[in-house]
Amino acid sequence: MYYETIPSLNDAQKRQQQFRGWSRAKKKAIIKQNFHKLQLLSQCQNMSHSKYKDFDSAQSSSSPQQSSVAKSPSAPLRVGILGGGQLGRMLLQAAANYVVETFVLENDEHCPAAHLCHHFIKGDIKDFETVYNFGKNLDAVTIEIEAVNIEALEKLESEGLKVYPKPSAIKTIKNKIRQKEFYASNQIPSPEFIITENIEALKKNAGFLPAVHKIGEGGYDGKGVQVLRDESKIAKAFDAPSVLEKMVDIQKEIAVIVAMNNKKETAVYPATEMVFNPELNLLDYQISPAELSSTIVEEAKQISLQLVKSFDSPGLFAIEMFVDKNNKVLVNETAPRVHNSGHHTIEANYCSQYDMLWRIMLGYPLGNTEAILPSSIVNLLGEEGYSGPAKYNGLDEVLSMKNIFVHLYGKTQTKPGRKMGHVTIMSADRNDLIEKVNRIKECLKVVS
Ligand code: AIR
Repeated sequence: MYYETIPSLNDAQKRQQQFRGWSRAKKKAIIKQNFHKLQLLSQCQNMSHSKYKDFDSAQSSSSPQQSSVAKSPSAPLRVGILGGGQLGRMLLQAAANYVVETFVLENDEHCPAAHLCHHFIKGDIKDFETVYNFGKNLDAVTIEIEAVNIEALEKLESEGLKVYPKPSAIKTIKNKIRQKEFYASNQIPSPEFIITENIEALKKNAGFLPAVHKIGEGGYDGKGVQVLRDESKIAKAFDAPSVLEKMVDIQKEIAVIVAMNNKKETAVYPATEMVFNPELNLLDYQISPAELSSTIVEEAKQISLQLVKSFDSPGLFAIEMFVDKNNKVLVNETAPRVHNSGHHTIEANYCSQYDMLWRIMLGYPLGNTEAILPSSIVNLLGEEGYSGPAKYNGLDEVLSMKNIFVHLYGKTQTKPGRKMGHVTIMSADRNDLIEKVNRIKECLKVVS
């Protein structure tokens, strides 16, 4: 890393001669005698002075072009990510192994991904103009959350931008009603459902309970899902277009990640088994590979492949499924992006889900999805009763355990149930995995 301190304006002017070709942000810092900023820009070297420049100009425009020189034929691909949360952060960690120029669009400049990209652009991923301007000078774009402006992505795609996955797939998945209808029309087994436009419609269908009410648009991480065991719970339901899905007699919940490249070649990760926290309706921990009969594993794999082929889109998809008490496999929902159910692949599989998405976007061969060792993930959720600047209790104890990998997402603020990090545990022994899961859950707490 390069550090420098420039004590006076004279020296700085001499430096200006020496550093012809510097970014505008760096020159501006000299002229304004903003030595602190100059030093910061110098410390960050080439990677981040463009980032600071973007950040400066972000108030007026969200277009990467304004802040970057024209791309030469041999320049790295410019790839944008819509959203800057933990999934974007881990995607960027994998990007560091490739030659690629990365851009993040996100409203919160302190988000987990902000300091890991080459260019951070502050803006609303739901706004048409912002997304369109962000994408129009890039080579490819992907998402790390579904709540993005689809119309802008459709326009960008029609103008030749590569969007992973295709906007048509994101559009279908983003809306739970469309998603369920897609399953039905593509013969993908999924729990029985009806659509409810509002609470009144739901009341009229009370005979369908027990069921799960899922809001059409905007839900994630357990938000937008209500379990309605009987009529007394109807008050918790959504007064908006939603899916009412028949309760399944669940034996296990599993997830399969499928990657498809531009040549329509596919790679499938081993199924993971998920254990949910019923109160928060969030993943509690998971074990991979799932302990299932080879018949069920094969069925889950075939359903997942059929689904991704129906989307007919390159990209990475996570398919969450139920195995019911009769061993029937049913698709619960799909995510058109890297996913919580694949965090363990960073350490526990030869090619992580994040690496895989870069291979797809950069046109490299698909990677090996096999597990190196069985693994578990504990999600670190903000502790009940604490909201504010995050503190991590028990970190020393967890870090002194063998074969564990701690990931803290760098979210400054915690709140109950918020995903603040995760811990991956690797072990050939399943009992050892479960024992460590329980120890970690007992001692590691995110409070404020
Ligand atoms: N995310 C997206 N869909 C589901 C999940 N969990 C991730 C993305 C997103 C982040 O959660 O990485 O940016 C938002 O987390 P939070 O805690 O800020 O709401």
